[in-house]
Amino acid sequence: MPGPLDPAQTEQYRRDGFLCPIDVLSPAEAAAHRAALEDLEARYAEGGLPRPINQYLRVSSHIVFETARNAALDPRILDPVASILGPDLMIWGAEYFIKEPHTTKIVSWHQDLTYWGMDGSDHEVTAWLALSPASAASGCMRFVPGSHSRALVPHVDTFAENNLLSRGQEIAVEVDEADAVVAALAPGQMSLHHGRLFHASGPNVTDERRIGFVIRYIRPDTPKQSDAPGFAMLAQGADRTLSRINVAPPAGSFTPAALALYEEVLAAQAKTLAAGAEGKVGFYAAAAEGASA
Ligand SMILES: O=C(O)CCC(=O)C(=O)O
Repeated sequence: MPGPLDPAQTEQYRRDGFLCPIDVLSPAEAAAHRAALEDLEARYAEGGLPRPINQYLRVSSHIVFETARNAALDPRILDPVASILGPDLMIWGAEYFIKEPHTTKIVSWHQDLTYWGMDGSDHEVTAWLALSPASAASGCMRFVPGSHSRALVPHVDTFAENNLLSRGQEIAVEVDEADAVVAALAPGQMSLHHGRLFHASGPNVTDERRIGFVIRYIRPDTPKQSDAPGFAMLAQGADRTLSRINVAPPAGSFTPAALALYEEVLAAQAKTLAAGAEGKVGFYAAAAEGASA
């Protein structure tokens, strides 16, 4: 099981902009996380929360769902991330990227940092933890090695129906598929990728769900470019800059306090992530419309 990355792995990440596979959870632990997620989906399938359950899973799940929060605070994930970002780590976001069996949903080529209001710095790492098999057939991520060494490139918002990204955003310059590598992961393994890395994923043509739990870690001193308040949860070390509102992990799942905090975080993130968009920006449009209860 992992601890910090060794120097060769750290160097590989710096060169390629990603690293995988990294063993994190045992298959049984991955299955237990998946079972907790699917229990939640079943429990709230018909409602019962102020917003649809999918909203809470796709944006800031660590604020409301204890299993997500515990996973985002797991030292087996934090140690490798700290090898890249240093000892002070904050969770900026945590979300489930789920592709149902035989879905045509895809993720277009993009760079994560384009709309996050953080500039294009090296202060962010995404950990993508597989809770089911992530293969080429089930639509795992593809990465273009070394593309993180470029600046942020222009993106266009397509708002395409079959795109899992909130704006259907895609890179407006040519990406050569021949340059891409397939980041296959077994349940319990993770990949790490840089926020400027070109990445995408295809449809799921298998009979099983493809489930990724995705955590966005930042350093506390990550620049903040938006005027909207920023929120982040300290995962380890110290937040000496206090450039964002440092939220404590609420105890329990979907408690009144967690649901109230969720609304605050969503409203603030929506201002940043929906900035400049001409259409409705997926899960962030919900913030403008308000909760139903
Ligand atoms: O889960 C996927 O297919 C894509 C996820 C992604 O783009 C990301 O984690 O940055």
